[in-house]
Amino acid sequence: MVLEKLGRSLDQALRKIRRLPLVDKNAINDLITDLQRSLLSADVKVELVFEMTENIKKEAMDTHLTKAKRKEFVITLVHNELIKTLGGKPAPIRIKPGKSNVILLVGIQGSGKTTSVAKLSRFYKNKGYKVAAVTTDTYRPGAYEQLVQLTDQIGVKCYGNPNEKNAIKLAVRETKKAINEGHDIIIVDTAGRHKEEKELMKEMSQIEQSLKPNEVILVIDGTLGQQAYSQAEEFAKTTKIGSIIVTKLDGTAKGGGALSACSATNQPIRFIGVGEKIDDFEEFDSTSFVGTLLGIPDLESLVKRVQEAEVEIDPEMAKRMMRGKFTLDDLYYQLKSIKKVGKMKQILAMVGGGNIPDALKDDAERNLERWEVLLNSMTAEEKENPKIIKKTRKRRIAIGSGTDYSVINRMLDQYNQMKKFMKRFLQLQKKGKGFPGMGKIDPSFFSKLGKDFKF
Ligand SMILES: Nc1nc2c(ncn2[C@@H]2O[C@H](COP(=O)(O)OP(=O)(O)OP(=O)(O)O)[C@@H](O)[C@H]2O)c(=O)[nH]1
Ligand SMILES: [Mg+2]
Repeated sequence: MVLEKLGRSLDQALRKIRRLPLVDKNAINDLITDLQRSLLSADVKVELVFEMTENIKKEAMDTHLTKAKRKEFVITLVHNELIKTLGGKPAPIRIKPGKSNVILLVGIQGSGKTTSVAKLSRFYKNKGYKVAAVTTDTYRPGAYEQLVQLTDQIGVKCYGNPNEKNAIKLAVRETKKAINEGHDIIIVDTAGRHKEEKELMKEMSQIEQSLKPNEVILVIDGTLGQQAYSQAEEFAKTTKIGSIIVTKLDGTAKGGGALSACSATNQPIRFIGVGEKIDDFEEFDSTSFVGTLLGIPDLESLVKRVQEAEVEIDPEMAKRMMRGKFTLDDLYYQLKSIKKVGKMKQILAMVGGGNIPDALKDDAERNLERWEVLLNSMTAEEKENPKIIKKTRKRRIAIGSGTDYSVINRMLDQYNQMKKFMKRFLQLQKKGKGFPGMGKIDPSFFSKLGKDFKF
């Protein structure tokens, strides 16, 4: 397994949590320490480690869930935080069938470009494309022979000319030849360069401009750890980097640093190199990668279980609400369920700063108790149509419930705010905006609302 050491220590930390009868404050603190130790020893940047673990800790401490769910919830938090750090799955490179598609590999000396050209050729060949490799490396002695020898093993034709010294001419001529001979995908190798070598960086940029590739992939050596960040940044200044291949993740303890650093540049990691052999190559998918790291084979169902426990909105209630028939009872039950979820901060972040209904702020729990008493003193008509609650009714309710007018006014006020807020919340959910740990409302919820239901 890639990042074996990190995987082992993360797995151990989670095992500890799983074995406990209940997850309390101490258990969470212990987990945080374990996580920090594991991530730091995988060379993940200190600041990032603290940010990640602080997020996990806060969520874990602030969220009210049953003890049974808490354990799964904490594991899901760790999982989601790691995925967030490694970035999402990139969209595949757009290959246009029947056209010439060019992929250009660039990177520092010895990062693994030539090996990756062969690996990538095999990857696309196995998908049924007619693939060719082109070498434009006029610097490294034996560069042409190296690629020929690699591509021979997989039955891919290699184009190049060891006698041509102009890399740009070479790139254009050989790529053209490969296209004319009917190849769908041409994968172009370049000479290794140092980020300070201005001439070579310029040459790389000229090759890019002449070939107009579908994508430029930066090849980065995983043993660099967090230094990968500045390298990726430097290359991005000269060339439009579309994605990254992180190599040599086998047998380096620093892979966590390299992967998180690359992801921090906002260039997606597309593949990882996990050995010297041509088939030691994997498409990078942060979700399954993290699943393997944490030793949880069926992460998806775990995540789903926790998410299902979180947001419970009764479709009938939502329907009434959206038709302006949101009742005070609805408000009460909705607040109760949201409070149970304990995800207020994320919901608030989603609807964005300013107009947060008071009902959702910290005194919500106490409010709910008071409101329960109030609701018991109201008629069904009043709960369904709070507008009719004027002076006389207020007086009756106040006396009946033994509460102050101001509490009634406050509840009505918050009812109006919540009506607007819930509408916005559902609209966002409809657009599929969920968050890690909280998840989205199950899409089937919206289909239950029926066709006439408009957002
Ligand atoms: N263990 C391991 N070794 C790798 C991996 N990828 C490449 N290598 C090795 O790294 C060394 C350099 O690889 P190359 O593909 O020649 O690197 P390059 O970027 O083309 O090098 P230059 O052309 O000199 O800039 C070789 O010994 C490869 O076998 C990998 O994923 N894992
Ligand atoms: Mg090379």
